[in-house]
Amino acid sequence: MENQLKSGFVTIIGRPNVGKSTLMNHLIGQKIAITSKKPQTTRNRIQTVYTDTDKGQIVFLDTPGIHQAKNKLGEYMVNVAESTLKDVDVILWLVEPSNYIGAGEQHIIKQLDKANLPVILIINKIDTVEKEKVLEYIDTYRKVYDFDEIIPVSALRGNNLDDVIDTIFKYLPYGPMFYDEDTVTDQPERQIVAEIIREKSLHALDEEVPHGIAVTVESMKKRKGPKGIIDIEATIICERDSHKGIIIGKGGAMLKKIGSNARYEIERMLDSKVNLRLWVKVKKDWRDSDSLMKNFGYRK
Ligand code: GDP
Ligand code: K
Ligand code: MG
Repeated sequence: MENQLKSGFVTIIGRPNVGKSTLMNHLIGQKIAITSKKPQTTRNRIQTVYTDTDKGQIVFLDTPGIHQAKNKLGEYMVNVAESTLKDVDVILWLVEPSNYIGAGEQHIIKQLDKANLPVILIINKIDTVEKEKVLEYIDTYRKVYDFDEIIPVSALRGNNLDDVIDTIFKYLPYGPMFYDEDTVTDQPERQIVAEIIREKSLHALDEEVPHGIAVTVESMKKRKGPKGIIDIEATIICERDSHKGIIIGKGGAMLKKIGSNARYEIERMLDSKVNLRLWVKVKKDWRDSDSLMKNFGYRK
C-alpha cells in the first residue's frame, strides 16, 4: 500500500563497550545515552525515538552490556538487557570487528535462538581495522548464526548508519507511530542530568572508582525571572572512604573539574544557566544492596 507507515521497537544488545550507546546516539542524531571507554557505563534501558514522517518510527532501546555479573547491580543490568528481547520487533546485535567468538558471544547466540526475531548483526568500529579484514569478520559471524542482515559500521564516524535505518524499516511491521513526532526519549530531564554527572565522573576518574559510582539529583529549581538560573543539587555516591577522597581530589580539584564539565553540558541541554552543587557520599557495597540500588534508580 502507498504511504503506509511502519513502526516498531528495536533493541541494541551486545557485550560491554562495543559502542551500543554511541550507535544509538548517532542513529537518532542526539546525545541521550552517556558513553565512555569504560565497560558498564549504561545501567538502565534507555529508550529513544527516530521519526521519519514518510517511513514511520523506530523506537530504540539502548541496553547495558551483557557480561558475567559480579554483583547484584551487574545481575540487574544483564537482566535489563536480556529482558528487552521479549518486547521488540528487531534485534541489533553489536560486535567488535574481530574473529573471536568467545563464551560471551556464544551466550548471546543462545538468547537470539530463543528470541526467534529478525536479527541484524552490526560490526562496529570498522574505522579501526583494514577494509579486507571486515569481509573476514563477516564470514566468521555468518558461520555462527543465521543473521537476517550483516552491516559493518563506524558508529563514531557515522559510516553506514543510513543503511542501518533503511534495513531496520525493512523488518518493522506496518502500523501507526507510537509517539508524537517531537518525542526523542522517555528519560526524564532529572535522569539525564544525573547521567551527565556520572559520565563526567567516569571520564575524569581512573579505573577502580568509576564502577562503584551512582548519582542522584536531590533538587532542580528554576529561579524566578525571565533568565532564571536553574539551581541543581546532586550527590555522587561511591563505595569507599578512599574513593570519596579521590572524587573530591586535592583541595576539591577533582570535584570541581567534574562539576564544571557536567555544568557545561547540562546548560546546553536545558538551554539555561545552571548553578550546580555537588556532594559526595559513601554507601558501602551499595551495588550488592537491593534497597540502595532502588534508591539510586536501579529498580526491578
Ligand atoms: P557501550 O558500552 O556498548 O554502550 O559502548 P559506548 O557507546 O559507551 O562506547 C565504548 C567506547 O567505544 C567509547 O570510548 C566510544 O567512543 C568507542 N566507540 C564507539 N563506537 C566506535 C566506533 O565506531 N569507532 C571507534 N573507534 N570507537 C568507537
Ligand atoms: K562503555
Ligand atoms: Mg552503553
